[in-house]
Amino acid sequence: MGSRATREAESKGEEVPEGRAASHKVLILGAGGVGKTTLCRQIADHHDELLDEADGDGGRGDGGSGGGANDAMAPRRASWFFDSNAVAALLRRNLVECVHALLAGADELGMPLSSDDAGRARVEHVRSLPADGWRPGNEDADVIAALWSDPCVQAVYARRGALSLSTSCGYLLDNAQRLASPTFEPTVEDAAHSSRPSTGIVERSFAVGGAGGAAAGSTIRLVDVGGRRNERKKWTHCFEDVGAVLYAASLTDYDQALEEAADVNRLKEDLDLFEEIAGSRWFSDVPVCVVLTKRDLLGDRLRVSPLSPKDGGYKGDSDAVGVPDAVEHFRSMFAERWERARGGRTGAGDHDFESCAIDATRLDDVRSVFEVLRARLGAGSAADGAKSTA
Ligand SMILES: Nc1nc2c(ncn2[C@@H]2O[C@H](COP(=O)(O)OP(=O)(O)O)[C@@H](O)[C@H]2O)c(=O)[nH]1
Ligand SMILES: [Mg+2]
Repeated sequence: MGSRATREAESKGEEVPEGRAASHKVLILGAGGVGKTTLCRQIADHHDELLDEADGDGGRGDGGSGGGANDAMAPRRASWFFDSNAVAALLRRNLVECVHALLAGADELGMPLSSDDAGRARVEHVRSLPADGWRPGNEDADVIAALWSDPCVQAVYARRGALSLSTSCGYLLDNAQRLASPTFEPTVEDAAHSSRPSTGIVERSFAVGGAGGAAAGSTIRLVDVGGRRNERKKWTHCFEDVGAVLYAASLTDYDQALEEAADVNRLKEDLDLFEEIAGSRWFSDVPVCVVLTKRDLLGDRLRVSPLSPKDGGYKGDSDAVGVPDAVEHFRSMFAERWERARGGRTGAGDHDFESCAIDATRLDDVRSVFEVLRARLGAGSAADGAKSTA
């Protein structure tokens, strides 16, 4: 991968001093389950592709996720990027966990899961499947698929707004037969739908050559943290020398309760935490970009749980809130908090409010975040280089 910045500098007859190579630390912060690890994995595992495409098309620079022919993401084997067997095992575990969560959800809502003996037998069958170390046989896959298409189960799933089901529940169940096949090879998209609650701090480093003007040899160190309340105590350990913060929040959080505190609304938690981060002295001179995730699920969620004036002062026509209006509504809520935390300040350290709404499971959408990152890190590359190589 060539360094565009190096080539540009060389073509202008400039020398590229070795000392300018910078290590940019990027923190991905946000509450639990919003998509931080997914975003981190997507950027770190695919930075070569993201970089090549950004450089290859003359630098799109529009930050948009686009919709052109190049954006279509064909299913690809994930085995080039990580251990396929481990991802397959994790996805199967997630699948069984989702099925069990659906059964528990039906109990919680007092809804039936079957209307006949065959249905009852299916429920008993899946109840006995172990999440840990499940080795699916063909029968298991057929039973899960039949259970999933049962109208009783679909009725429970339709009430998912009232349950805490995994975000990827629908995807995993739609793909149950493929996941359970003995020859299953996870695709990149599959891998993005796997999940494991994060604990501790995980750092991934990769070279970004000519990131928006930074010198060759620059690296990005992506730092992913656990987002649950008890995990946040560890966050301050990684607050030093930060080049940029990506703050992730989910567009589907508005009607959900926090897992660790059932009386707290997730969106409120996302907003309060964001205001805290935006106003923190650690980040007073650091660009912060809000990444609104799960855009792909928002339309479906709005049908299940329409946005109403009670949702944080929504003032639009509550009968007809589409995805773009809803995204704009949530975006403005974060912008308001940004203003509250940073408003009124002037000086070189100030940054405008910046946000993007994405489906973090799709590389095409992740590209827009990557480009914002490159632009932001590149904007102060000379100074950053001097600072972070010290
Ligand atoms: N459909 C969809 N699922 C997502 C998106 N972002 C994350 N997820 C899923 O949400 C779940 C939690 O994501 P994860 O990255 O583990 O959240 P974290 O706790 O913030 O690290 C996983 O099942 C992901 O596959 C998204 O933009 N769209
Ligand atoms: Mg995580």
